[in-house]
Amino acid sequence: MDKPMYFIHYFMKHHELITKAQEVLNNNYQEKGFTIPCQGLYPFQWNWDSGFIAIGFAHFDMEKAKKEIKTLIDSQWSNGFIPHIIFHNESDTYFPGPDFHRSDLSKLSNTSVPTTGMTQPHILGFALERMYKVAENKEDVLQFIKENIDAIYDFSMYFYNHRDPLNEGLAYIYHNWESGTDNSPIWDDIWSTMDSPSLEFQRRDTSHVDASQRPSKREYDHYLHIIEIAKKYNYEDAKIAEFSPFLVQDPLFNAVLISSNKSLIRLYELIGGNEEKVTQLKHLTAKSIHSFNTKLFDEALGAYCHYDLRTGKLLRYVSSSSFSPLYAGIPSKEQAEKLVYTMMKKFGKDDQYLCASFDPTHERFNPKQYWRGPVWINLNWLLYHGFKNYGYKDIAERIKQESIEIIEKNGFYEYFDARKEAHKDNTAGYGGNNFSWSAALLIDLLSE
Ligand code: 2M8
Repeated sequence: MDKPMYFIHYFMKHHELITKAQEVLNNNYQEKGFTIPCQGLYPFQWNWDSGFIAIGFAHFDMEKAKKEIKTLIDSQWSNGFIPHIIFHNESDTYFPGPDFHRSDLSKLSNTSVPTTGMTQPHILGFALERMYKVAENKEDVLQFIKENIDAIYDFSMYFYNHRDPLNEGLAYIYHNWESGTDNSPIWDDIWSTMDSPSLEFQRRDTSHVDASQRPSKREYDHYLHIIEIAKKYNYEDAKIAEFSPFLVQDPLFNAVLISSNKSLIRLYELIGGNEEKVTQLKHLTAKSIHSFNTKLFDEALGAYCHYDLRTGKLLRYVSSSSFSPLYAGIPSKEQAEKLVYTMMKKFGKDDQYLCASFDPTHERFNPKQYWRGPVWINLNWLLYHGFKNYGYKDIAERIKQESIEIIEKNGFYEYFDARKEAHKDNTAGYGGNNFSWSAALLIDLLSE
């Protein structure tokens, strides 16, 4: 094909893909002004999904993008906490639902809508900034930002005030569902220290997707047991920090918090005023970055790791989360070089798509099972920007092109096999189909 023909073909192909992605988002959008991650499997509003979804909508329907953010922050608790799932509606296709989570046990919870008592990675700061960046009507979005930025600032402050017992500028998570990387092999070490009771419950996820790709019954025992402990203390942070068997400083979770803080600083500076908040954000962000680099970087592995506050040790595994600090501008140049080396050596072979969610050279890697190996588009999006911002243009471009390719081949799945050979028949997309953040972030990637 000659060059002009090639570009026309490329444009047409992507035009179709964008139209399909928009359809996915519109079909998952709900009357109450939020978007479900996908039909059946995830019938409510999820915290970090909403941030990514708003970025996608911002390209073609800013009103929906704004509503997405607004319905999420309207669920905020009185201490600034924004929960992980917002149960705007009833549904019997998901377990555990509002009756299990019982947010009403906390005196700080939002009385207008039931939620969970845990949170998820704080991506709202940079989602808001991205919305502004892609907006055609900047004034309109700036007005929205002015009205809502303080709620997002309070969410950042929640972590420093209530999730940082050692006063290091690093927030802990008390549940694997807070990490977003639910059944990562990293947590296996923690499960082996726990003696959770074997509970009786009716899972719903395994009736929507292949059970072998989802967490096991034993893993769910642990997940539910930690929630029971938190409920026993009415979701009081100080008690959770004392008694939860799961207490981890997660590099992805802290990287996006730092990145959201940086976005808030830039947005406040754009709005003007708010000097105290800007000073506070700058101070805390600098402190976070310092602790992050001294505590979470493992020189021998050449990667950032999770820190287990219960044992006082690093959980020495490499996952896609290990590279996410690039997105937040955390690593020094030397650390970034080491990350590139580790990533290309373990994750970047020619027969693999970037970026597997867990170390493909490790015995715990599983290419089909949820967060134990498959490629996820939201992590790829963070890594694409991270590598690009550090000047690693080729790696960034590879991540972007491979993200587009696996969606083109398989559809808008929740996660994808990292092994290229598994994509021969275009059946290497797993989990939920017509998955919102895969669609939303594809739209954003193609706009670059
Ligand atoms: C997955 O997590 C939920 C629990 O939060 C589940 O498996 O039931 C994760 O991939 C999480 O990161 C994501 O936000 C959620 C909805 O897409 O699904």
